[in-house]
Amino acid sequence: MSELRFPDNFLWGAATAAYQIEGAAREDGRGPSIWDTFSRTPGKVHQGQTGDVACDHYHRYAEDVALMAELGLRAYRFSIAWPRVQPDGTGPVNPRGLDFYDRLVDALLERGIDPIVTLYHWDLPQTLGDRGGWTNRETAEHFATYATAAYARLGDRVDVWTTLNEPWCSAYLGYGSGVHAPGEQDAAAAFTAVHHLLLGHGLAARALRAAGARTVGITLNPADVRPADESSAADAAAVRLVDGLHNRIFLDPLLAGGYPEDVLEHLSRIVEPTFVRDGDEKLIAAPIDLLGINYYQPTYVAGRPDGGGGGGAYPGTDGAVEFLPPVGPLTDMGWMVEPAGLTRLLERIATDYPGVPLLITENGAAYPDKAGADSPDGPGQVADTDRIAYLEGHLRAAHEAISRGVDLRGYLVWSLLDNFEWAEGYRRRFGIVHVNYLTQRRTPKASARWYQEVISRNGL
Ligand code: IFM
Repeated sequence: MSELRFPDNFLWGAATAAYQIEGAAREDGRGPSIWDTFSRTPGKVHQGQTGDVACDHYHRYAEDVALMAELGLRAYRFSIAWPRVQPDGTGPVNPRGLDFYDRLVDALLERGIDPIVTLYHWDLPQTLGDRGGWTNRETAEHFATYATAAYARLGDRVDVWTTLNEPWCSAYLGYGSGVHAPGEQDAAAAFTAVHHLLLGHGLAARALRAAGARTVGITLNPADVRPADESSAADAAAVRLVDGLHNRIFLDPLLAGGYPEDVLEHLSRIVEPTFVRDGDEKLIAAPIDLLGINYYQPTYVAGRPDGGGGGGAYPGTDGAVEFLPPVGPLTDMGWMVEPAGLTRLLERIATDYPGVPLLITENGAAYPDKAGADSPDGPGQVADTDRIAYLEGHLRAAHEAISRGVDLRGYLVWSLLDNFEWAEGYRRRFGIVHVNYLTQRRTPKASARWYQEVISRNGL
């Protein structure tokens, strides 16, 4: 295949999230989060695993930053645990919690790695969860207060601030299907949470700007929704419905001034949207500087009156939509591999919502890698050629989008380390660096060395 070069200053990096890697769940004043509670609830997470220790990154961050530097990363996206900063979600700031991020940011800057902060990657303080979590409007207000506290401590050294990671998951998986914390199964609650998450983004973005933040954004996991049959009108209608519930319900208020009429009409059949108050949409639509895109696989749908729909994750699609099973070869998550979906998605967003620079804030794949003595590739070796193929395909797809005019600023691989994959626990390995959870030994996989080479050549 031909050689591809990325634009100068293309930001190469990796991403993680607090609950998935930090561990130290009870240290230095951290309060409990809804994921501590959820992971302790029998049957919710594979083998009852929790983030109590995870990758012990809280204590091993210096080693991890050294590894990032060795790989040549220019940027590192991490999330701040709200329960470390405000153990109860409101009230006094816990300086010891912020001390950790202070040390992490300094270590990154010393190595010339740009920190990219995510303020919320799903670990809501339990106290706020007890008061209704994201179904309670007050949570959005508290989120802005927490964002202000984090910025006050780190804003002198962190340029890029993103508010939420994948509010689709927080709302629909947390309150609709219940496979994520807090584990509710209530369509009305899911739609209410969508709005309060967006409101939280708007309030936090406004607060960050007022405090002087230069680059403010949000990360979504928009879906590349495709029809089973390109020529079917029923399938096109199914695409429109699913696209509305997954994509436009977030993208339109953020980037086009307000909720789409068809989506409001759909959700009104489930809940009266009285939670949308005067002024909310204007606040949510305030300009952002960056839109983070997380992409893993496309979504294929067909319009069918007997379709089972997407369950709680797509409220109101039963009896209208069939979600097609993914076509192999699949990753260890059971996800399909279709890099062209990334090109389509980036182009679509750039066309429909022009003017916002895009950053791939997550892309990667889980495969059942083994390291150490039981490695089939030899002691200490992880020859993850399937992951390299996945990453290479998606980088080519990202490059294609750039060549078609998309303003794509960078690529952050998910993930730096194997980590706690939410309801799947530790059995799904997304890292380019293998983690032995017994010894906490880190072993760069072949994909890490391959990525190092890509970064040094600024291409492939
Ligand atoms: O691990 C998650 C991450 O927390 C959010 N985006 C998708 C990843 C893989 O499932």
